[in-house]
Amino acid sequence: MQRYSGFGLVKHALSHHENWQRQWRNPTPKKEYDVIIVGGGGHGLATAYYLAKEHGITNVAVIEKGWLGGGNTARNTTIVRSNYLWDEAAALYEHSMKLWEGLSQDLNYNVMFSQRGVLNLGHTLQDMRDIQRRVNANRLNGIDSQVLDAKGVQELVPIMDCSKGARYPVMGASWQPRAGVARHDAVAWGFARGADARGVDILQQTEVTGFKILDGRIVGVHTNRGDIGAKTVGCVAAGNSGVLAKMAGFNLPLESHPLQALVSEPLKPILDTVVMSNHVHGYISQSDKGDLVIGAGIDGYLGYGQRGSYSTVEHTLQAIVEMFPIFSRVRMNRQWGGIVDTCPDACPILSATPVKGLFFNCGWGTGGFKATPGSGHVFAASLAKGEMHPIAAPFSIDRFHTGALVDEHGAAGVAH
Ligand code: FAD
Ligand code: PYC
Repeated sequence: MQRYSGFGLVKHALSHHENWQRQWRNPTPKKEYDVIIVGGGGHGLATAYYLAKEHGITNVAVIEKGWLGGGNTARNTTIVRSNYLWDEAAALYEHSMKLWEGLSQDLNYNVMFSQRGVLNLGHTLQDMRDIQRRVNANRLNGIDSQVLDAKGVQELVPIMDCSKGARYPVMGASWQPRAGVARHDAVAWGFARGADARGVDILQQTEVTGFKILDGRIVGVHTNRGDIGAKTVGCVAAGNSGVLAKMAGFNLPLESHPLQALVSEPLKPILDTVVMSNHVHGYISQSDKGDLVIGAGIDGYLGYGQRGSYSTVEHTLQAIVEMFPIFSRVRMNRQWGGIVDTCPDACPILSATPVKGLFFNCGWGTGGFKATPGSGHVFAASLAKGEMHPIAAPFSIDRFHTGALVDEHGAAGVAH
């Protein structure tokens, strides 16, 4: 892998971006792989990276119908935190948080992980009771988490309206100092480059159109570039997971919804933490470029279009302006949507399936970016061993039969 010196960076900055090396190859698909990963988002690429790095399994292809990160990975608002209520979810997201903390070094690629802290606001007595309960649970699990009162919130974010006159006055918040943001496309590129360097084939513009199943066992996939054999297949296709499960002959309890985000014109640095409010339904941070990065809830209807409705944008911006009147005249630059795969208990599915050798990693809904390294890490271990890693095991599809749901609706940053 190439490392650039300071001189190298200056040279490339002045070179009109000519003669840059490719970060990964563009190989011709082999006839067969040991493992195929369907989906070249962050989770799929991380899975391939850890398969190669930690398990020495390098005869691997990542099959992506579009371009790397073109799904939810490079459409999300990059919030990373691990303050989930239940032990099972806390273990999964905190495992991820620990990997985030060393990720740029591990990948030798700057994913711009910035631990600027995340506030989850409370606006009612019940919000504050829920916050207290979740913070207690976090602390019992060794996760940094604090309850702040309104004064504490105002000290952290002086530009927010914390007055009693607000429609839903801020009563306090949970505060996770180690939480923050990361650069989403760099995460996809860093994992892709690391996987490719270890021999993984990354096949873009290649769509999986069906599965080859023999005597109840996976033996390969059909694609628009021909059939490819595989001993193990991991589907990591977010909003398209339900469609893939159907192709394999079973159903998953998922709904695919649009989720939107928008960014403003760039401003001078003014907001140095992440503020989320489920109650007034909006969240905001400021990117390193200066744009305000804003989002809210899912659009209520089901759909596979990577765009959302105007009414959701309007509602979101009302909430933001209510919390931050100072932003009322800021202009919005861009708006887009992704397709999020929501599960009934607001937790992911990391699971074997009725087809031997076929595994699914999906159902991350509105909150899977933060889990990217952790999800890839435990999913790779599960594919390598043929059985689910202990951190992944509680997220099996069996829970929808046994009733052992892990209800994280309260901790989901965005209601769904
Ligand atoms: P994706 O990145 O969607 O990758 C799946 C890939 O599979 C896609 O590239 C797709 O093209 C490919 N694929 C699908 N079908 C096929 C096929 N048949 N053949 C080949 N390839 C296929 N999470 C957070 O933690 N924090 C946030 O702040 C946050 N904000 C969000 C804001 C928005 C607007 C959105 C949309 C999501 C947000 N999320 C957030 C959720 C997060 O983005 C996702 O949970 C996460 O990125 C999922 O990653 P993934 O790799 O599983 O999926
Ligand atoms: O899960 O923290 C989250 C989140 C924030 C914005 C979208 N999801």
